[in-house]
Amino acid sequence: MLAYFSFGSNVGDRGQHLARGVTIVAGTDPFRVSSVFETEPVGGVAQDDFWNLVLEIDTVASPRELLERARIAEIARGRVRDVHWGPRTLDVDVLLVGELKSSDPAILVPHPRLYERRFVLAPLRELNRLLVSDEQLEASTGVVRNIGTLATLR
Ligand code: PH2
Ligand code: MG
Ligand code: MG
Repeated sequence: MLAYFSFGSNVGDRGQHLARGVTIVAGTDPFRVSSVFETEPVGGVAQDDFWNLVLEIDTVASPRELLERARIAEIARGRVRDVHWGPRTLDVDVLLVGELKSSDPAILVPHPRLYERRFVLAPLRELNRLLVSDEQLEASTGVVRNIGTLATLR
């Protein structure tokens, strides 16, 4: 099953947080990673620009197991939860787990705000055109700019 995660960072060494986080979440599963997008903050408080990317893994893990990996990666990168939607070293959100629809309040998939956010849709579409239509990308909000790959940015 293909599962997709959104990664975001806007504190400290953004490339390092993203790269290390990807390694932790993918574990031993085969994976592909999108380009890195520099993105203006959406919602929340005034804060620095984010670097965002999307990770695809080929996995048999459950949504709850994937959420746990995301939390482990955030903690490993020193995430402190203070301001809601505020600055963070690393945020990892589960977007999609195959075709699964989960109404588990701990882990909703598809992610409820998936189609609102260009910082999610632009990298997701780069990995899989079938998941994001032109119209969906157009209708989403936020300024995003492809700045290269994790390998070239480090
Ligand atoms: N994450 C948020 C809120 N706003 N804006 C951008 N550009 N990138 C993010 O990852 C992001 C955000 C909540 O998790
Ligand atoms: Mg988030
Ligand atoms: Mg989150």
